[in-house]
Amino acid sequence: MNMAAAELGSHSRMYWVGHSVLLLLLALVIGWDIVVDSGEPDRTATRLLLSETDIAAGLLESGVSSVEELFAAVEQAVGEAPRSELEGYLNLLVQSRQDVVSISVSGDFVRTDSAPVQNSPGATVFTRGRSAQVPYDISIVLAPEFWARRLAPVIMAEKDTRVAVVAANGRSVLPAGGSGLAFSSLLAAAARDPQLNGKAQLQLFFHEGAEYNLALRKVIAPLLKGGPLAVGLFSARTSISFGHHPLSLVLALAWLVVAVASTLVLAKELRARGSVEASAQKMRHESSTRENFINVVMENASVMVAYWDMAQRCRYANSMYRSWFGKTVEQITGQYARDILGEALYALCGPLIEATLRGEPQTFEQERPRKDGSKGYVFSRYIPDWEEGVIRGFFVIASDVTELKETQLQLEKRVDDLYAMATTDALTGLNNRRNLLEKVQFEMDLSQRLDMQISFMMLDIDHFKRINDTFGHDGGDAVLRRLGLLLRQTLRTVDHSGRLGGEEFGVLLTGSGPEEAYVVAERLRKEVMELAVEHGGETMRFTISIGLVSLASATGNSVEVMMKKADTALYQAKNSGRNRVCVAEYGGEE
Ligand code: GH3
Ligand code: MG
Ligand code: MG
Repeated sequence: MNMAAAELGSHSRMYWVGHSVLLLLLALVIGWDIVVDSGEPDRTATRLLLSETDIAAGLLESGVSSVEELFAAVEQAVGEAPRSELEGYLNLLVQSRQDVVSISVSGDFVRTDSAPVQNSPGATVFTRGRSAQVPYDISIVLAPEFWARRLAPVIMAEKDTRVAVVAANGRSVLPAGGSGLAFSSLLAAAARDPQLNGKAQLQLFFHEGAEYNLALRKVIAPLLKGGPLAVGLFSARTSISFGHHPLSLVLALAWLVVAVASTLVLAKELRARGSVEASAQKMRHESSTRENFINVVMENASVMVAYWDMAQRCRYANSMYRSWFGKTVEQITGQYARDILGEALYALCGPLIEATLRGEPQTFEQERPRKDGSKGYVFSRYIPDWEEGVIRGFFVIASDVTELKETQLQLEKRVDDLYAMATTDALTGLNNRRNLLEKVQFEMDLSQRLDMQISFMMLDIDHFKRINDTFGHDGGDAVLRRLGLLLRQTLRTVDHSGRLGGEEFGVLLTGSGPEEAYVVAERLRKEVMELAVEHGGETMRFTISIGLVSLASATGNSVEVMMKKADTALYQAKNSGRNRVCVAEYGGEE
């Protein structure tokens, strides 16, 4: 593309340079011609002019002789024909000769005409005066065009020649051809010319110093006595006038100035064009460098990048994106999202795409199958492509976060495990002491706000030391586990149980007053009595003592105080024979 542009540029440059050179050459040739020709009238043109003048003179003479013949014919007819026939004969003569308007014979007056006389009679009437030979006056009125018709075709054939035919009074009779006014002034000059001397003459004029060097050919035709007709023509030949035209040099210089100026402007234009071309090339280079940069970055980036148009057809997908779907550039470019994602995935992504194309960017994490069937996680952003307020499509920037996700899931599990470890007693699966006390604290706060009662029991296995001693530590553990199971099974989900330490347990009964709590405690005690724990082929039985405390909501007691009260009640239960429930004093602080 760059090559073609450069070629185009050099073509037009060559064209303009050629144009300038031609313009300058032409100006030089014209200038040279002017210098060489200055002061030299064109000889060829002058010769041509003179020869035309001769032709014109010849024609005039033949015209004059034809008029003479006419007069002779009329004289003869007047002399010979009877008067009665004369008019008919003359009438025939008028009709047969187009240039004759009328013929009249005075004496025994005869007059004939074929058309009204157009011009003033004085200008056009040819009169043969009385002479010795002719006893009549004969007037032959010739049409004013008589001479013009003879001369004009010859002279008009010459391109730059103007013809003027004027009557003796100076009036033009050939309006199409010329300028009567200008000619009349020339006639006046001719009349003053001593050479002419009022005779039939042919004169060539060079008007020195005039705007045009006019070649004047003039015929004044007093060919007949009192001759009424003058025929003249003049020529303005450019070929003659060039040599003397004072403006020609100025025009040629102006041409030269224009040629030089045009060349300078052109040179400047070419320089400017060259710099524009250079900067365009620089821009092209920069843009291709940038394109290349982006391409390298995109193809090697560890994120998936794609661009989809409004019709949800893929316009770009980088290598990560393609490899996720296992497609080549050709296989993915121009394809619809529905086909690339597959129905199941498109069902999830379609609404997000539509929202993006409405101008709402999307950020989401998604579990996705890969082409090879393995499962992965992607973190995706759909970004609308705004252009002048209109959305053209959207960008997808997505990361494969599978490893991150798996680590996250492992960590979450670990956190869950740690939480369980931190809050659960490993042996019994009950809340550990700290967790139980936290829950007790929470429930106490809640019961105060809601004005509810709560009760707390402290349980201790009786003579647990003996169980350990008799069945071993494992036996003791089995008993502890069984009691934990019993607590989990028997108590309501709203209640909380936990191992306070050793063979000592705590149970919080939410919303229970002393009576209800006592019933629960008694039921527990009895169920424990019923338990038979199998261990190492032997059956272990045991009992528990319970210290019970119930609090009214408004008392504002702390966990410590409540625990202490329960402990005291438990102590009483142990002291009073074990396997029993003792109730601490109800209510307020001690
Ligand atoms: P009393 O009826 O007065 O409660 O007598 P007792 O023997 O149950 O009480 P004592 O506090 O003297 O003994 C508790 C014993 O519990 C001591 C300890 O070795 C044992 N013990 C504490 N924790 C565990 C445990 O996790 N597993 C087992 N097997 N024994 C434990
Ligand atoms: Mg004990
Ligand atoms: Mg104990």
